[in-house]
Parts: sequence; structure tokens; C-alpha cells
Amino acid sequence: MKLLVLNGPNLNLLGEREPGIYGAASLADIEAECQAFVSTFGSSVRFEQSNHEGGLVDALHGARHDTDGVVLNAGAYTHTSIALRDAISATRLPVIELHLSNTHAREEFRHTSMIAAVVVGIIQGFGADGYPLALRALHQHLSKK
Ligand code: CA2
Repeated sequence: MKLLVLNGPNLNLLGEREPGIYGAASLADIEAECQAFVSTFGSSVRFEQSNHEGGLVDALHGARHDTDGVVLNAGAYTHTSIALRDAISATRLPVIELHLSNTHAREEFRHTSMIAAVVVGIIQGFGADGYPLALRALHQHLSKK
């Protein structure tokens, strides 16, 4: 299976700031762990990150012909982006929504997800461990199709 991990705005700064909320691992650390993890079940994974809403939409469009499924941490666009929701619906890619933090334990404006209704499922609150958890969930989901 060909999988994509797509990260949104500011997640390129992971490990540099706010370790109390987002943990100490950098995006490169997370990518290395994901790479090792998916190789245990014979899949491949690639990674993209964009700080721009349109960049995330483009990445989903670009994935639609050669990718089986996506783990998406859309960052703050989770709470605002109808364009991202439409892109998930339009591409019909199976997407697992992921958050490092438990957004429901945080500010009210983080309690709403614009994409929740069009994703397969959501993993949040487990820090960087959420990435391999989400890849496992995506793999299981795709295996049943
Ligand atoms: O918990 C998550 O993974 C979030 O998607 C992270 C977003 C936030 O807007 C969402 O509500 C929940 C923010 C990512 C910011 O990343 C930073 C990384 C290092 C330092 C500061 C911010």
C-alpha cells in the first residue's frame, strides 16, 4: 500500500517550540518512525507538509491517482477549511484525521473539525505516537476494502 502523511501549518516547527503541548519530537523524527513502522507491514509512506491551505488541497489532488490513503494533520485548517473538506470528498481518498493534542481538552475554537464528517476516523491526544497509530488504522481500513 502507498500511504501519505500530510501535515499542515506550523507542524514543520515541531520539536522547536511548545514541547509541553506538542512534544519534543521533530517532524523528521516522526517521519523516520513512520517509515520504519510501515515497512513492518510491507507498505510505503511518503510525507508532505504545507503551511498553506491551497498547498494541502494540491497535495490531496496530487495523491488521488497514486496513493491508497492519507493520514492528515491539517493543523489549524482543521477548524476552518471547507476547501480541505471538499478536497477530501472530491478525491475520495480514505483519510485518517490526526492531532497530536486532544483538541477537545483545549480552547473552544479547536472543538470543531470541518473535516471530521468526511474522514474514516480520528486519532488525537497521543502526541507523536498518534502517527504510527493512524498508519496502522489506515492500513487496517484499506485491508478490509
Ligand atoms: O494537535 C494537533 O496536532 C493540532 O492539529 C496542532 C495545530 C492546532 O492548530 C490544532 O488545533 C491541533 C497547531 C500546530 C502548531 O504546531 C506547532 C509546532 C511547534 C511549535 C508551535 C506550534
